[in-house]
Amino acid sequence: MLMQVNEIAGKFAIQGEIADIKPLGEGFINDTFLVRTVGDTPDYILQRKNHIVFPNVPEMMDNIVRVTAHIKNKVAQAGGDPMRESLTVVFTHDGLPYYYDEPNYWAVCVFIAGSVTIDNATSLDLCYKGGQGIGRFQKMLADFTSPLYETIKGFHNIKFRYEQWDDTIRRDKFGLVETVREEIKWVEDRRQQMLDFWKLVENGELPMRVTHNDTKLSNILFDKDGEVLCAIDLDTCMSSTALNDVGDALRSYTNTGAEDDQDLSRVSMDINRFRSYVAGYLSEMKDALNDCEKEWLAFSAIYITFEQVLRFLMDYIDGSTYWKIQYPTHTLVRTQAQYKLLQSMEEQYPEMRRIVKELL
Ligand code: GN1
Ligand code: MG
Repeated sequence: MLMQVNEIAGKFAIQGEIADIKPLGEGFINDTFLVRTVGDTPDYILQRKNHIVFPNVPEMMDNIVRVTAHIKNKVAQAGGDPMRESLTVVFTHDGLPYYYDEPNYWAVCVFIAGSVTIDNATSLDLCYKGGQGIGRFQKMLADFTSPLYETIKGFHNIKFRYEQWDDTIRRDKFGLVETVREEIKWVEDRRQQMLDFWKLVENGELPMRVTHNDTKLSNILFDKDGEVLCAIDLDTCMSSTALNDVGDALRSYTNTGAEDDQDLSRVSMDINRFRSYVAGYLSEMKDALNDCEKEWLAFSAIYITFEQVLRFLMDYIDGSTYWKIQYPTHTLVRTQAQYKLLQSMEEQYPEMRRIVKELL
């Protein structure tokens, strides 16, 4: 593998001489490597993009190039450092933002020196800063008007997800439906509620904006002092509602357990983290949101956590091909842990609404 990744990295216009290449993090979808160079030249992130999840990597990379160029301009205008407060895509020697080595697509970006990612929210301050980070991200993209490709069809569209869901249940490829009757009921019980909410998107009351769509904590880059540098993993950056970013972040920041916790007693929503995240987000976005967005802000956490329950369970029934697994029932465990979190949010929903009102 090392020979191979070395060769691939060499296709990109990176500065300096490669010292070593090592796998980085535990991405569930792409494979990520840190490419270290000798001496003072930057280090790089090399990724093998999952072309099953992302059917059109060239389009996805085109989105990322355009979005990061826009963000860099904004950062520069505000007197910031575009090399630290934005991802920087590195092109190949042929001038493309990806390298195609059949059947894989590879992409490279600059590793921001001294940056760290965090898997679990360890403080309320971190939640606040994470919220501010995504608020700023959305704000910088508010005037990005050229259309972006839809990199994953119907990504946060629950109506589309229910269509996929119905196909999965009908197909029952591996005969697993019978074994997860209780879990299936969780998804069925909420069908009407979720589809009713989706009508607000269909009729335009909840506007489309350019959003990140994968805002879990580990997709925000912090510096050593805990300050937000930028949002990373821009693979799903496209047109969506502002609420999807908030909901997905709350799903991850507020969870007192792990996304795949086998001990459900550890999983719940921490209301203080909820408050801090929302406060950070609203410190940037309060004036930009319309009344409908404000009204449904608290619900966004329930919406995306529910969607994640559906997506995990659907993948489990389909044979666990989407998220990497460490053991056969891993994605079922993920489903159950997300459901526990969802229940905790549903119980605390009145309080979540109260807090949002208070912060607005
Ligand atoms: C995936 O790419 P990554 O690991 O940040 C997924 C998200 C899920 C998340 C659950 C493109 O995120 O939607 O919420 O796993 N990304 C894609 O951990 O499907
Ligand atoms: Mg991703």
